[in-house]
Amino acid sequence: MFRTAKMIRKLFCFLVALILLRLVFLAKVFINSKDSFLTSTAIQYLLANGNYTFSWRVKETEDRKVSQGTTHMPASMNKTLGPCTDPPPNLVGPLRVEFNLSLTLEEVRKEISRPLQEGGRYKPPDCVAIQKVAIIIPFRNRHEHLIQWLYYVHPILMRQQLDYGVYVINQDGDGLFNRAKLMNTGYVEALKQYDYDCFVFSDVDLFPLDDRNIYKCFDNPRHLSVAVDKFNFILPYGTIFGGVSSFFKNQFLKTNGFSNTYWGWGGEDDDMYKRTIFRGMSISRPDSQTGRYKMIVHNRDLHNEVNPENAEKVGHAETTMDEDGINSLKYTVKEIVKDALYTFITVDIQAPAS
Ligand code: UDH
Ligand code: MN
Repeated sequence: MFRTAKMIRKLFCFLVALILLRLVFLAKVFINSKDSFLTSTAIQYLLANGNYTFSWRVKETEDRKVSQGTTHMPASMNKTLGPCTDPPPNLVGPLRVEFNLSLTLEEVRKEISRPLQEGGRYKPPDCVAIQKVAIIIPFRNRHEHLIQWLYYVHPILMRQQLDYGVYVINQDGDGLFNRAKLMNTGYVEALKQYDYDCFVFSDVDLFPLDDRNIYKCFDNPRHLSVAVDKFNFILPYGTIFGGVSSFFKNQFLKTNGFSNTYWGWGGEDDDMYKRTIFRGMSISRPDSQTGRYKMIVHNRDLHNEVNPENAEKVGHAETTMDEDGINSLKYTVKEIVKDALYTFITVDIQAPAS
């Protein structure tokens, strides 16, 4: 009798253990099926939203379930940044610029490129920049100047807390050089890359000697290089507009950009001065301390000789500006290379032989 009761108890315990094991198994299956539900909705979300990385998407989907539809960004993008202060807090004022012409591009990349995104793009990490600025450099065969420019000017632009990109517009071939047409081309190409609202046009051989000279746009088109060492730190004439200038997008469109027809050296900046005035704007400038610049000493380049026809053309700026500019610009892009420090765009601008 006793033995039978003991056996029944053992059998009962065995059955209970079996049932418990089964329950544990079922619970696991249930939890796993919930996980795979999350994963499959995450994959659908992934397919519908091509821009995020997979791990972010999975997390976002989970977050959305618990937070009932509020949009959650990944933690790294979630912090809301305040606007950058104006003026920027880390400017140092007057700068010493001593060229080290033995510097290589590789050395500059190593030293400067860490905070940059590919193509020479930068955004301040801890605030929202006041302007999105495309820096446009008209270029041909001045690599040794470009290395210096990247080395000195990138750190200044970073301290100025701009959301910026550097676009080097390289004229293809050895026809007559056309600085203004390259700058128009840079305007159009930079806008294809990012929604810039301000455009700074800079010669490759000009170096600001004061970082309070902010590479941004103002109420009127701005002439930034007002006191260049080559001209004994004074304006050589009152209406000069060459070197470094800046335009908001709408200011640039008001002038129809630059003329495309100034081949060889001279006149294109004076033409732009006239366009600016004819469209009811004036030229803004920094004071002569803030606007100090150093130019690398250089000779006139081949295929960019002074063109005497250019001076005469300036006299017709008012009558030609509506048909000659951004609205008549024709060029073909031969190549776009995104270096760590800049975007290099080689263009055929249909230059006449020199
Ligand atoms: N540029 C090039 N390659 C060229 C020509 C011009 O990259 O072959 C670009 C470059 O950005 C340069 C800018 O166009 O800084 C303006 O050209 P520039 O530097 O020749 O103009 P600048 O006003 O002319 O400096 C001064 C000529 C110096 C001759 C002095 C003779 N006494
Ligand atoms: Mn020069």
